[in-house]
Amino acid sequence: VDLSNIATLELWNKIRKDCESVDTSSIQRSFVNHVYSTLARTPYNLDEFGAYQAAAHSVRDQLIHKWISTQQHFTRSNPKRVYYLSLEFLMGRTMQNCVINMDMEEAYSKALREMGLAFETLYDQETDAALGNGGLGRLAACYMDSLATLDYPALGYGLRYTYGIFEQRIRNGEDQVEYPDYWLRFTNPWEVARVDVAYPVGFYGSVHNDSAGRAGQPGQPAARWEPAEFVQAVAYDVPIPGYDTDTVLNIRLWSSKPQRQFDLSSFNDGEYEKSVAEKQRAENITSVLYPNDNTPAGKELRLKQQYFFVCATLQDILRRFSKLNLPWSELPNKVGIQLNDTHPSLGIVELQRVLVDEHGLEWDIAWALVQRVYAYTNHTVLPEALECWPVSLMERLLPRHMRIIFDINLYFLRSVEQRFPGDYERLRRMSIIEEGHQQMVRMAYLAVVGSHTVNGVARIHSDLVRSKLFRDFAEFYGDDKFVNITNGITPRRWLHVANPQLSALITKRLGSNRWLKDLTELSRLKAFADDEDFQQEWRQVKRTRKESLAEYIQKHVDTAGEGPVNSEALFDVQVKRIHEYKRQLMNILGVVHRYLRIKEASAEERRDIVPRVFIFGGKAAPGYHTAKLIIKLINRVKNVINADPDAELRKLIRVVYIPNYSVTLAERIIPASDISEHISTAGTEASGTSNMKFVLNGGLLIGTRDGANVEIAEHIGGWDLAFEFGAKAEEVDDLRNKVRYLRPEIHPAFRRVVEAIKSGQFGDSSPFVNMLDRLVSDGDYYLITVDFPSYPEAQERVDAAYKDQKKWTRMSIENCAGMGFFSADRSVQDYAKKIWGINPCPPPPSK
Ligand code: NBG
Repeated sequence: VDLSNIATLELWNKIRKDCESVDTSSIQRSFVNHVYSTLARTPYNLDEFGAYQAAAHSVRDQLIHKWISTQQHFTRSNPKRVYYLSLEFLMGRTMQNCVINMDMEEAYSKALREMGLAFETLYDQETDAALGNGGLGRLAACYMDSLATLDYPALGYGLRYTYGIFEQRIRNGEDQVEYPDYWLRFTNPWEVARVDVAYPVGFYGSVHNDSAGRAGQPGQPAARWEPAEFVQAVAYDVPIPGYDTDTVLNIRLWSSKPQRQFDLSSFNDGEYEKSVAEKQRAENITSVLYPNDNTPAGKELRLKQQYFFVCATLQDILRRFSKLNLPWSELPNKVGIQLNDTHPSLGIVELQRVLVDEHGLEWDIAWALVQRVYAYTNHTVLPEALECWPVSLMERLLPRHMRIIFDINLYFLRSVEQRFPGDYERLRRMSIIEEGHQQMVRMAYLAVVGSHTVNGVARIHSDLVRSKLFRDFAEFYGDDKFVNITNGITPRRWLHVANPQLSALITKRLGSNRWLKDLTELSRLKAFADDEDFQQEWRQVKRTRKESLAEYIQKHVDTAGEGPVNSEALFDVQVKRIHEYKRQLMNILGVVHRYLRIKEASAEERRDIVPRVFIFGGKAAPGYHTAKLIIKLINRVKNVINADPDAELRKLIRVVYIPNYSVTLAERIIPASDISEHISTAGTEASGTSNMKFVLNGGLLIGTRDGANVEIAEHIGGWDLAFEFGAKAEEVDDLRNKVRYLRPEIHPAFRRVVEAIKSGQFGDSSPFVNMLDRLVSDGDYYLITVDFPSYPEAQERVDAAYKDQKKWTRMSIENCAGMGFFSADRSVQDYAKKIWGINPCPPPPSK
């Protein structure tokens, strides 16, 4: 564009200003324009989905203007930036969050109302962007919201999977079946394809010593890697608006495409089909999200995804750095990279490779830079969840990287040996390469060695990371390398958007909505915990939300004619990925226990029982047999209890399995919960984040002293305000040994439950026999038999508390009031200060 003429430039600026206007008539013009020219439709054939699409495009236009301004501002101010690398971003829906963050909800609502449309009803037309499995992916999404809200110069990087987390359906009323989630079917208005931003990524091939012998350590010359296969990484940008700020950040998602267009020679050689197949192989790399939570997939394609991701991302980051024309020594002053778990930890090796092989830096100099750039977040201490890759696979797919890993390991072990001469046992324990019948690369150790800081995600978890998981490393590097950053959640989505009724009530009572940007403001609610009027309004909100969930269940969940759930009953919720360590099994055994007790109770005794609805939801990894079995058992128990011939009993206990748990369903379920279950074996749940969401919405917790439960209890004012039970983390090792070798007496209540299932009371028990027998022999690794007696007892305390509604409401208000600490805003500020060394870069005040 020829902008040399000042008048031309002014014209551009004036028109752009017009485009950014959000008055009623501008919104209407933009909406109509999208109806006609983007969708080629008219008001005569516009259905709700079409209206959503047009509205989404109109909102997107606004978003993109602010986003461009933010990116220009960052480029001009040139601060140190942080790059958040995550193989998962569990975003959920965008439109409502977007208009709320940009304060345009009312404007859109009014503009569309005049045109005969209810804007708020269009939200339901949007499909979730579900590029994640569970807490880890949702955490990344919450952090992006907070980083934008606080104006941090940050950028998220991820993969644009064609298929997100599978859709779960329940077959025959009991079994999970998986359906592909083709979320891009009708195009995605919330992304911008950047065909101009594309990088080559190589795989396989061979390594040649660099004949010039330049760079590298003596004896460790740089090398040339000649990949045998190339694909292209193309960028898709997803703008992330902050709340109450003009800052709009970016998540850059890579999509894999074939490298070149068809070459005609293979066509002429009659190898057309082969050539098409090859192109398809390229697109395969980002076609599907691996549906594993807390379990590595171990597939070659997964390793390809990981390398594809870091290779493209680093090219992009280094291109931005190189535009600054600074020496390499400045890299850590401009670039911080956060590894969300070990999934992107090949980035460490890739950066070392690029610096040494492509830019000729000496090994030690390059390595010092690498270590100052990277930081690593650990999200689990479960041994089976730690990623390891076979050396043989790594060698084939990434021959040069494998050599670099060996070298990193060699220098690392030499330095360990210097500190602990002759301690070969220690070297074996700390080696990045695990020796065994098959050599493996321990990705977590690679991440620790290549990072300046390692953090856990809740205090108890970080203590275990330092004192057990990476004990040798803490001894070697010093404790300071290992820090805690307790997870957080964004109060915008998880209270304001998900629960507008409670949000309005809180704002009314506090006299302002400042709490949305400073969640510690909630502590002022404590003063009203006993206020009669406030209590009533508080209960009314919960009732409304329970009724709305009951309605959803009636409409969308197959209840086999069981009739509506009683929204007066206590709603008891456990929604999360199905995993043995999360102990949904213990929950359902507790439900059976309660059922058996109610069955034998007299009419008199029954009058005293608090009616409960047990709500379950969550996906099992398709290959995780035991988790699928647990889903089956939950549904079996549900089907029998809900069909019990005793109508009086059915009023007291009801079980619901809500299929296809998702971010959007969470927004419905969480505000409706009275009590939620966070009952993992102590020391196994790194943090948990839904626990924070439930409490923020005035639900109480029943839980173990695990993960963030511990800190939540502290912040709300102690375990008197939640329901605690079970073994403590310090006791777990000992208890495991006892269970395994000494087989302590099994509690009769537990025996009775197991016998009831085995007797066929819930249908053919043969699928469950093994799983149940293991619990009472030597296979109770997650200590269900040990914690079981205290679990129903804790549930009795829940019932007792619920009977006193005044007391319950006071607890509920006090719980919410204590949640200030768990804002993701606090978490990202902690990261910024303790790990990244970055500052906010707020946009200049708009004229
Ligand atoms: C999960 C933990 C959760 C934690 C989230 C986010 C993995 C590997 N870990 O407890 O199980 O809340 O990470 O930190 O998915």
